[in-house]
Amino acid sequence: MQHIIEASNRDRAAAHRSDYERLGEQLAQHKVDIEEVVAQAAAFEVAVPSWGLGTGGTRFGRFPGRGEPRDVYEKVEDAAVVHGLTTVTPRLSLHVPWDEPENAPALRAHAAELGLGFDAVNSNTFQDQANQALSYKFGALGHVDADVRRQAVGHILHVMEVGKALGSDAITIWLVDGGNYPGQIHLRKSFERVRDGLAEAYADMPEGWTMLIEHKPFEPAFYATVVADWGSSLMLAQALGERAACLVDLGHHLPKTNVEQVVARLVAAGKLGGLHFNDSKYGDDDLTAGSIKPYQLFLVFNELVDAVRDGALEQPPAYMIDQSHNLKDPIEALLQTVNNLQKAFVRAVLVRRDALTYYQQENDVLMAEETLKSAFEMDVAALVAEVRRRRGGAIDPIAAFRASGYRADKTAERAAAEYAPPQSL
Ligand code: RM4
Ligand code: MN
Ligand code: MN
Repeated sequence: MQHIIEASNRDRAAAHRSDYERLGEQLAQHKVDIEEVVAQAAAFEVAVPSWGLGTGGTRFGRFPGRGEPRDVYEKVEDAAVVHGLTTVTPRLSLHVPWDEPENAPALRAHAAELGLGFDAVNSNTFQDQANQALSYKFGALGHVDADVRRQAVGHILHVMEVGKALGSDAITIWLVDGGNYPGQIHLRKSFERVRDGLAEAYADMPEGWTMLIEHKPFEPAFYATVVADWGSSLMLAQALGERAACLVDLGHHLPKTNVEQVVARLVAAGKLGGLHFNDSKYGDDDLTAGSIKPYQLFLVFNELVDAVRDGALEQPPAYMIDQSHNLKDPIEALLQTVNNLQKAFVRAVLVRRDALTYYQQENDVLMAEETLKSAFEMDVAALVAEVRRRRGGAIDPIAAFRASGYRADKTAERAAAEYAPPQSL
């Protein structure tokens, strides 16, 4: 891939340089040094989800793409391509058991060879797995039966073991416990059971790890989800202790929710641990981040950049992509996503915070809004491309990926009948 990137960058070098210089001049007029922004932008990294590398689907069907990865080893290979082109996705977030490796140390070594590590691991108590003794049909950690609850805690502990062997240092827990009809679950007691189950898992969490609790208002529970909102998530994180925090998935909010304000509240509570990036029009649509509501994405980053700058956040939360690529080539979708995320982040860095504070103090509503809007409307594509170029990535990752013929090569290779997964390493 490296020589393709170099060739692709050579073709674009002149046009890119003039775009970058023009942007530099524009920023200089506002007394902003483009080099400083490049340095800040280079700090942005985001994890890729193992499930985002294959073609996703809906409950009505799935239309597999060509040359999809057949197992987690091939997912790692594809993730390395995304990282090679973008230079800012050095970690993979693994779903267990969807992508559970038979031999975690071998997978870790395989990933390390390709320059990748592992981000938060994700547990799954929302499906019954083959050979599972008890069913999660009526819940897992919140189930009325203590044996089911014990099995669910056992699964979470197992996922942590896998993560430990992979070198992860966090677990993301999304629970589907809930009910479809009034009366089905005891609203208060089901929450207490979930809290107690999480506390058991938390007590055995490896040293230095963080437990990220992800809320979602509905689906698959259609009447009452136990961890439905950021309030429930915060109560859990506070009950568990210092190493538990909330994870905000941008798709897990009721329509019209002010998501950036949710982010601000969790920062204020000292409990914002992570973000799942995606975009949506109606529900948990898992579309490309920035494709539907780019202004919201920018406003979320605005809160995060602001919180890091004034010390409300000691460090940025864990950034992860959580998308389902049903129609786009998953690698291309990820390249597009990362670029959208970086642009939103850089625009947030460009917000003139002193001016914003001044206009807020003066109750100058219009100018305060304009201060945000003008940063949002900046064309920062060349800056983000320059970050990539300097780190050895592609000025135009999608063009370089298409020029590489990677998908066509993999389509041939992965269609081969005889396949020995490298698990036996
Ligand atoms: C859920 C949630 C989780 C993700 C699964 C696949 O809606 O967003 O984070 O792991 O989907
Ligand atoms: Mn999520
Ligand atoms: Mn989701």
